[in-house]
Amino acid sequence: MSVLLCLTGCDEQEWAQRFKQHLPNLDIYCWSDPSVPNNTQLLNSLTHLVAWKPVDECLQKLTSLQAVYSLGAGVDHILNCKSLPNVPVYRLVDSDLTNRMSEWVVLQALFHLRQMPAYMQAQSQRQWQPLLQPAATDVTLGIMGMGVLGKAAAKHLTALGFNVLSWSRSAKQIENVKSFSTQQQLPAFLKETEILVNLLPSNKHTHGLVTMELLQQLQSDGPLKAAVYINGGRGATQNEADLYKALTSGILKAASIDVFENEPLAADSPLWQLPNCFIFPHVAATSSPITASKIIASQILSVEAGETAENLVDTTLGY
Ligand code: NDP
Ligand code: OXD
Repeated sequence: MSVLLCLTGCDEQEWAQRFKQHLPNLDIYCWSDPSVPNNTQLLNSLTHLVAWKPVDECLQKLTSLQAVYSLGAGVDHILNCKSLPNVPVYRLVDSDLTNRMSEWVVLQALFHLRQMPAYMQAQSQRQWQPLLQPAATDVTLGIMGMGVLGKAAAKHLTALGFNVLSWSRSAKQIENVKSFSTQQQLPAFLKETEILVNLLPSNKHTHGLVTMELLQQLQSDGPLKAAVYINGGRGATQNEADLYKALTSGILKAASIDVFENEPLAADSPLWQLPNCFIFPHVAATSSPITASKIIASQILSVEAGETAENLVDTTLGY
């Protein structure tokens, strides 16, 4: 019984050290170790794969795989792999990651509420220009995706006074949060929302959901004078060309975007040069090797014990 790490863009050696601490009785291998990809005998014996954007060749070669564990909360990077075998996929739920996402969402919500783009612009022109300041209690913020991350962010945002709405597949009962669900209730959710926070996973139902048609339905005459869009979920859920049109036509006052359909965002993307578009390189909530390795190791031990580990993904729903 042994574990392979295939973690594109991550320091596999650092993660391997962490996993060795929590799984002293299992052998840990790294796909980036040059002796691994061509060692057919070894690859045929590996049973657990910890993955971040795994390379297809790796999935093709693992003939005895029992389960795949995502290094992150999202699993689109695994489910979209052409050679993924029919084995259970587990995702990461980690309070450290959840807190980081709440920090990022609150930071962006306050950045736009407190009109930071306008003050940055004023400072660049040496202008002393006080603006009328709406209170958080006057502003309605709608969160799309009310899972682990959406719920945690909602708690912080309601504590700050925002009126918080949520939209998800199933209806929710959360204190101080008005819940909307299903496609039928999406227009009513959008109509009340002035700051839209996207924390949706990427799946076949959410792909390309955020279009011009959707953004046009947001509240346009609220205290902020035009809608704001914040995306910390997945880039594939938004149409980037429509986002550009919305940001240049006044449909959106501003946006903060951490995720893009193709990452890194191409150097020639027109979004880079928009003064009202604040771009982050997929850093809203990075998994910590310290906390995440412990959680994933315990998932692996559950599977080793013949049990179903926590946070099994529903591969038909795609999250
Ligand atoms: P969860 O699985 O806990 O929550 C997903 C939410 O999305 C649920 O509320 C679910 O509805 C809703 N949802 C899924 N499909 C649909 C749909 N078709 N229509 C409406 N609602 C839908 O995920 P997390 O909260 O843990 O994470 C959310 C996403 O955030 C991840 O999948 C990942 O892509 C992204 N992420 C981004 C990070 C970053 O650094 N930018 C870091 C970590 C995660 P229901 O409640 O009814 O099931
Ligand atoms: C995740 C991410 O899914 O970092 O955890 O995007």
